[in-house]
Amino acid sequence: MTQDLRLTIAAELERARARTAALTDAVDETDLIRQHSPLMSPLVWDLAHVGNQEELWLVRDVGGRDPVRQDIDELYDAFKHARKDRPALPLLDPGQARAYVAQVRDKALDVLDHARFDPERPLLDNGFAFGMIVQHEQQHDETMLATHQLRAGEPVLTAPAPPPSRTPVSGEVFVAGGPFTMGTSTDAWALDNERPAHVVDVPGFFIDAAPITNGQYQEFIAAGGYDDPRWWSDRGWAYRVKAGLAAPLHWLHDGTQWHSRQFGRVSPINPGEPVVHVCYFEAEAYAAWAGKRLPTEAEWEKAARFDPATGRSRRFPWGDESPEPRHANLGQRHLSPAPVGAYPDGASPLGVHQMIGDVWEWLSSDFDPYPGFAAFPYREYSEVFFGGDYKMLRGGSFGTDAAAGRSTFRNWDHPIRRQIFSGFRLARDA
Ligand code: AVJ
Ligand code: FE
Repeated sequence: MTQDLRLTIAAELERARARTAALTDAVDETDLIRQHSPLMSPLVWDLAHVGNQEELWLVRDVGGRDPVRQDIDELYDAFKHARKDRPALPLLDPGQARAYVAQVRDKALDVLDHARFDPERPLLDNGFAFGMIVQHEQQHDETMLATHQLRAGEPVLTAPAPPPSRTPVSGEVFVAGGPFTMGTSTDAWALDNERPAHVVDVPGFFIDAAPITNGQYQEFIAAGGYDDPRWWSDRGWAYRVKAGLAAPLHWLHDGTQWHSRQFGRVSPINPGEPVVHVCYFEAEAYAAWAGKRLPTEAEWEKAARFDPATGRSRRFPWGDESPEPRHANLGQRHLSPAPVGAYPDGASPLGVHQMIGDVWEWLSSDFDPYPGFAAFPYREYSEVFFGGDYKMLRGGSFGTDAAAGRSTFRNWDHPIRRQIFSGFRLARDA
């Protein structure tokens, strides 16, 4: 068992690193150190930050080894420097950053070789700290993918188109009122904010069987949705005016039709794909225009994982087995969301489609702890964000790896953010 876990961890670390390498080897040195948007770090910062977190947790904490580069901890501490200020820091250059992460990885693998997954040590139980570091790197890989999407210039990333729609999916699903188990106490690599499992009684509601598509969103634009303050909250309207919002980020109108720019390629929008790159305020306005609302986080999770036949909450909509390509559009296998209906094998027991993968879904809930929450292993992962100006996002996107694509995984961001791979679906009271 221990040897299986060691092999699993080594493979997951390797998989994350191959993705990091692909994202950073795709561009030249100038592009690695450049700031592509004030919202994002230079790619070379993400690269060394991933190595620094691995050094802090695996080499120093778990392994009890001497520091590799204690002198750079401060540079790569996300709380010390805002993203917009990072290009001006005396960062490791691309060659130094690559050498640093490789040196840390050698040591981390040596720590792994000697690790005993002692259940008495929470950091080591089931290899938690290793799983946390895998997820950390994969989360930064998604962030780097968003940086690539903001980057100007010739396309450098390629991937096959997502699968076509295989089944018609439309309308709403009714979810009967009653209790379900939210969060988890048993998923070994679940992060602190997903814990503990607890029962939530959710009143009956309707939820869309699929995310809102580009075609549906285009109707909102055509109906003048961006120009009518009736549909917007006060804060949303103020932001809509200040930022001049008129369409999702990366959309362009050529005088005839809407196009979008995806990783440097411009093409007509696909009306069947979930809309992506909208902020919370846009999702909220669309919902008001459509006479509905965004789901709460509990509603979303119940629709994704509750099995009425057994009363259990599944790990994923399709069951407890890890995602396979037929279940969901995860892991940057494709560079866009897949059309609605592309993943019938990934539907939940209640018949809700594409909850996992494609686009992160904005929810009406704020980021708060579950009852019984305990910060682990550090307050800065979740706790310092509770009660802040954040809205929840669930389900992961085409750029989210399966390591962070489970139905208990919680993501959050400021309601104005839309450089992330964010979309939404709607709900209403029963
Ligand atoms: C959970 C995606 C909001 O990117 O800020 C990365 C993840 N935490 N390094 C983020 C994270 C520390 C986090 N999100
Ligand atoms: Fe980080």
